[in-house]
Amino acid sequence: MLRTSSPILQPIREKVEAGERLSLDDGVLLYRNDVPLPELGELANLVRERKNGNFAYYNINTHLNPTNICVYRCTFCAFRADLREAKGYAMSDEQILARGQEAVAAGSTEMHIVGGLHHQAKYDWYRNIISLLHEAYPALHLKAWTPVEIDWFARQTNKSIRWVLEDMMDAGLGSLPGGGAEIFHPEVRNQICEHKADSSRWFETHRTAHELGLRSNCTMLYGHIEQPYHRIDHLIRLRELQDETGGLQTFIPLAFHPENTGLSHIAKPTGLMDLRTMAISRLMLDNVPHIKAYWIMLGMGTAQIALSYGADDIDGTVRHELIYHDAGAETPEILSVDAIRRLIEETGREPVERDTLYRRVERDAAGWQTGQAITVQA
Ligand code: V47
Repeated sequence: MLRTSSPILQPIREKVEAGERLSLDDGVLLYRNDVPLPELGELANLVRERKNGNFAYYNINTHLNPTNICVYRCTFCAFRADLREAKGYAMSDEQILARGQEAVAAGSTEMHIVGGLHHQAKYDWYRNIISLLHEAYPALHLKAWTPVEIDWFARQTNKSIRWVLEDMMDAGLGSLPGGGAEIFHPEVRNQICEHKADSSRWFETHRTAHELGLRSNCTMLYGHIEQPYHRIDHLIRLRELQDETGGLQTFIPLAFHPENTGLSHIAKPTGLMDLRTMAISRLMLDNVPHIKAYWIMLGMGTAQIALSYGADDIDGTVRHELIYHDAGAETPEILSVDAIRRLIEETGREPVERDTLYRRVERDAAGWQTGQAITVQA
């Protein structure tokens, strides 16, 4: 039982305490400014601790964005480049292998791979990135490609999403990251990324991945032109997929960074909006085990507070992040393991190093091994 009580929250508090599911109307109400944020946080924290106790997870990971050249022009993206633009790049095999070597030397268990849809690169160029890295560094988990890329590969090869996923799994794909989700509702999606894979392709990709035994993450890009209704609709669509497949591991709310984008006139969401969205996500997504406070995007202070507003994961040490830094993120480009553990310990939580699939990572002088799955409530 919680100590505080505000009349506007009372019916929702009763549902959360009884473990009942929140409705679309409940979710929209939680975005009202007169719903006190500390109380909302307290409710989200109740669910967070039911599911994950006092643990706060992190991993040691490295990013690889093989190219920023992209056929699409999403209005929120500062990372993309045109084919002949000076800032455009596409990495060579040697550069990709060097990134793998750097990742392994730094103790990374995961490489997060996403990038642009290069006008001239064929499907085999993308497949080769996975097979090169997997053959050279088989212990490195390759979390790669959003449904936007998978959809592009399917169209390039004239094959199905299932075929592309199976072929990528043969090459060494380990799981799917959560990107490309933005806002599913067409009223918003058609304005910010009209041409790329729509919500039905996004869901078909994740559903098929789960059927094939892959796990995946999911995200929501908030703080641009969308309204609370669109956010809650987005969360409910994800919750319905999870009811069907159970394959989603982590939800990551992504705060819009406007600098150098086509929406640069929009102000970045405030810290209070970040915390409210974190808490509401935890409450609406009652069937997703983890909520991630991506420190690169939130800043370290907000990420720390978010660990008491529903989040149980802080992402990783992260090397070579470009998407947020191109859009004005002022966070460092990397955190040491000591720094990330300190950030967590300061909040009173227990830091747990996990691999991509939420198994404990055990380290000794010889290297690292995957330990037991971390038990969480379903
Ligand atoms: O899909 C792009 C977003 C996503 C901007 O799976 C922007 O563990 C804010 O999905 N401002 C890619 N957001 C990042 C992503 C992610 C990040 C961390 C962990 C995981 C995971 C996945 O970044 C894109 C888009 O929604 N994005 N530009 C911007 N200017």
